[in-house]
Amino acid sequence: MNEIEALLKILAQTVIDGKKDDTVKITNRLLELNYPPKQILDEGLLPGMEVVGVRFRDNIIFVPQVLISARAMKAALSIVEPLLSEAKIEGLGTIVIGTVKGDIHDIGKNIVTMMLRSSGFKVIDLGIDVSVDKFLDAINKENPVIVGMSALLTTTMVYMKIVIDKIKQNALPVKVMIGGAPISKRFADQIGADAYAKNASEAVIIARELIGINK
Ligand code: B12
Repeated sequence: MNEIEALLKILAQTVIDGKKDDTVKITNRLLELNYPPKQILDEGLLPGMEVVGVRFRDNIIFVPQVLISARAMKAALSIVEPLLSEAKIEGLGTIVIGTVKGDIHDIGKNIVTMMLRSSGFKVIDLGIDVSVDKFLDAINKENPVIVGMSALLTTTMVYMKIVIDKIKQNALPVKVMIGGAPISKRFADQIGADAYAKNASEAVIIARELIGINK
């Protein structure tokens, strides 16, 4: 195993263990070695978070440990984000994004935001627990080409329909793209969303398609 591979493995482990300072240190070390930020994300940070997800699901770890891992992940994301977004013009249009009401999961949404920014979209991030009114206000104010909604809970994913219905009622000219672990293409079709993407890379491809590029 070469140095990079070893560091990526350790990086994933620091996320799993929630060792924020080490996560930051190793992320910086990989950057010093000129390892691309997108690959640090895909090959170190995300695999770590995936293990956290499985352990949480299987009741091996609980909310406090997940929070500590999430903190480590976020600290590394804040280093990687400016590098991914660097020197990009926001020429493709505006996207308004948020995690829907009742839901505070934002790691996935933040990664999607980062990737969309790095591919040339201007992204207005409304944060977490976003109500239908807040989405509507932002659409009216920012005039986005796409609205992105994230939900990680089966209890909050249904809220996406409330937002979509309101957008349709008001005949707002905006496409809706949704995502999050419990979301599927089938669910997106059921609630009348224009698109679903299963991860951040796909979100970029789909967003471009929605505005008529890549076809
Ligand atoms: C981290 C985490 C937390 C953290 C969140 C920290 C944070 N700041 O986000 C904390 C500890 C706070 C938390 C709390 C809770 N959680 Co939680 N959490 C997770 C966990 C382990 C990982 C989620 C994550 O960050 N994944 C990594 C990211 C990168 O992946 P992602 O979010 O799926 O995002 C990717 C794609 O989905 C997609 N995507 C995401 N958003 C969007 C948006 C758009 C527009 C597009 C196109 C794509 C897209 O692209 C992303 C990048 O590739 C999941 C397990 C899991 N398997 O998902 C449980 C999980 C989601 N949580 C769960 C639960 C139950 C809870 C709690 C209710 C626990 C409790 N008893 O309090 C609370 C709910 C709080 C609330 N009201 O929201 C359950 C949900 C079960 C269900 N079916 O509804 C899960 C599935 C765990 C489980 N039991 O298996 N959680």
